[in-house]
Amino acid sequence: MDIFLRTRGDFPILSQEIHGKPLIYFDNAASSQKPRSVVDTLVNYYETSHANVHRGVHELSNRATEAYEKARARAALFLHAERAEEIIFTRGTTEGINLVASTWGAANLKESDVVLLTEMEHHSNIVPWLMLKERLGIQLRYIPVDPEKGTLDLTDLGQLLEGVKLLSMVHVSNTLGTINPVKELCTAARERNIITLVDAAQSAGHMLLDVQEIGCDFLALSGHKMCGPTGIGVLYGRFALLETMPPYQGGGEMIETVDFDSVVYNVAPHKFEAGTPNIADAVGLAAAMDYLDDLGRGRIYEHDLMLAQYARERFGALEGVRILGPATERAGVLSFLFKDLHALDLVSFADRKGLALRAGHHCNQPLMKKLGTDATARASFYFYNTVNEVDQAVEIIEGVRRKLLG
Ligand code: 7TS
Repeated sequence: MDIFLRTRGDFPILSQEIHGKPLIYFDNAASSQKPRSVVDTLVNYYETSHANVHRGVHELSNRATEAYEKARARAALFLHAERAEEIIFTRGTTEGINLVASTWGAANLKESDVVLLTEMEHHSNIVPWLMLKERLGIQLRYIPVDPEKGTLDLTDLGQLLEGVKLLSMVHVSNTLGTINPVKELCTAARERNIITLVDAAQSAGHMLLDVQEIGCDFLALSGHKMCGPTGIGVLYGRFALLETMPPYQGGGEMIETVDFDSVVYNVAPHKFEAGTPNIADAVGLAAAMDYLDDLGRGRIYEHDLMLAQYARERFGALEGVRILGPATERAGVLSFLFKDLHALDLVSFADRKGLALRAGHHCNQPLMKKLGTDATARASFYFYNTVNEVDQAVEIIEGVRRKLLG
């Protein structure tokens, strides 16, 4: 039996019926499901080891601190960071990017400085920079997307990089499934002393990531998209850079000493983690990383790719369909559209048949404009999805199309 089919037993949520039909869960780009080992880890943590971290001198506090700091070391290993101190726990990718904007950005950017993004960014990698634009008068520049190919147009990269202070870019597009050449882009940026941030929300749980090989200064990910709990994520930051940055929020944990009119901040990463952290979910995220590495991230990627290519072929054969994104070198995210059939209608009717797709702008409104639409239907796969599910999804989609368009 296919190893990935075997993993289904680890996800009880997948074996239920929705509206009386077997669930086909193709909404993994929004959030993945959680294996039992992650849920068990959370329960076990709360039942045996919970107390507040650091400062404690009693046994439970020591256990919680050890589990939390072990999770940090696990995340460093997962990303091949040089040291655990380069790992900051956040709420997710959104908070990671906001942290960089409001600490590094606010300290290092001034009026007219240029931040370079791409046209395929999620809103979470546009809005924090627009907010800095409002506050500081910085300029935003975008690497264009070729709307036909669904890839970045790098023809004028040299010119685009001119005078740029920060390049912040998505690794895998959550609408197009495009895998961007982040290593090459970071190399080009580094040659010009440009700081780099990689949004790894869609790649972290789906392929091997090595921050040292990519050569980025920052990388942000969300636990809930990679089998981990909601409300936890990681911001990787190169340690030398973290040391130079002002803190994020003020409060407990992030200080060394406080007086009535002065404060000495803690060292990184603690200076970026004010208040009681999300201990349990950090521990749960470490369990998710173990689970993914037991499966093998290289194999997960191969499986995603196989399903995406198969789905691209099968969906592509349907009448009046437009498939977005590249044909090859892609991830397991597939956006599609039908002439005269709105994505929201298609996805609502598909839901009645147990098929969970997503419809909308996927927090990519500027990209949608570029693609000439306001919404797409999107299927996004993970290792527990099967070819058989893709076949069933094609039947469901074709049924809805016939019903609504005749
Ligand atoms: N960046 C990318 C590329 C994303 O796909 C998402 C979430 C985020 C950032 C934000 O992640 P968060 O965990 O902080 O919310 N993407 C989606 C999606 O495609 N559908 O729902 C959420």
